[in-house]
Amino acid sequence: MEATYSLSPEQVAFYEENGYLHLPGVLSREEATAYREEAHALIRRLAQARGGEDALNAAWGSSRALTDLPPKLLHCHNVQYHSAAFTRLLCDPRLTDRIACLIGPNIQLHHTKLFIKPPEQGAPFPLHQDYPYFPHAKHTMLAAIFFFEDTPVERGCLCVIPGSHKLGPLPHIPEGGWHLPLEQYPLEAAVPIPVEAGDVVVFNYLTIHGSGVNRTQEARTTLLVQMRDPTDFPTQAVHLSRGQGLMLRGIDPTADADPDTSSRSRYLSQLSHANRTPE
Ligand SMILES: O=C(O)CCC(=O)C(=O)O
Repeated sequence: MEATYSLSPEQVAFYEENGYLHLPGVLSREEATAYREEAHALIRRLAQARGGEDALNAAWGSSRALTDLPPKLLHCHNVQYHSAAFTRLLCDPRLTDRIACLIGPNIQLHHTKLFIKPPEQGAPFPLHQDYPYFPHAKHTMLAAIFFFEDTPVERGCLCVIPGSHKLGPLPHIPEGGWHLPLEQYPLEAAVPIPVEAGDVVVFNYLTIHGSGVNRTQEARTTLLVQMRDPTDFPTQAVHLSRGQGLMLRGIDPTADADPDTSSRSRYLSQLSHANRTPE
């Protein structure tokens, strides 16, 4: 498959060594502003349909330990079912060609998450790996976060512990959102990644990450796209959601798309392969 965009060998080596990569200017500033408006309009529609913004608050219980104000995090899963603009963004080769340099030519969607951290009380994320939420066999799973505004430290930028993906899966505390022990893993231990509108930050699901409170007067608006190599199967039937298994680039060589590409069917299919006795 022809690629229009790519990563340099240095960028690929950086990702492999550090477990994350900052990609400046994937979208233009104008595009980022348009996606920001699309995101806020979606959240307004959802709030109206569900009786107010409180119904959309996805702040983790554990985030209360990191802020004095009641934490607020407006959220929508799988935005591609709400707006075609987001569907187009998921398959945009400016994203997918670059991700292909990290996990191979075939890229499959796991889920998407829109977050708005509102001004002043936008909730932090305590440090965690994403692995406990949706463990997979080959650890190709990675997230790409699109940032739709300039996001310096004080707007709650993403923070990571470089190289932590090499530690493998770590024990997490499930209560209040799966997170690492707060005393052992304070947010200050992580490196902040300040970004500009239109930038993307990519990180492996084993990379320890989190983010701070939005203390500014402007919202912080992001779209997180979680992706995997389609030959990387889930090891538990968890975090199932509509839309899982959609191909964003290339093909699914396992031809597992019928009748159901959800993680549950992929999990069951992996078990049946593992239990099959050799002929
Ligand atoms: O948006 C952020 O700051 C981090 C999101 C995150 O860590 C997550 O959804 O697992």
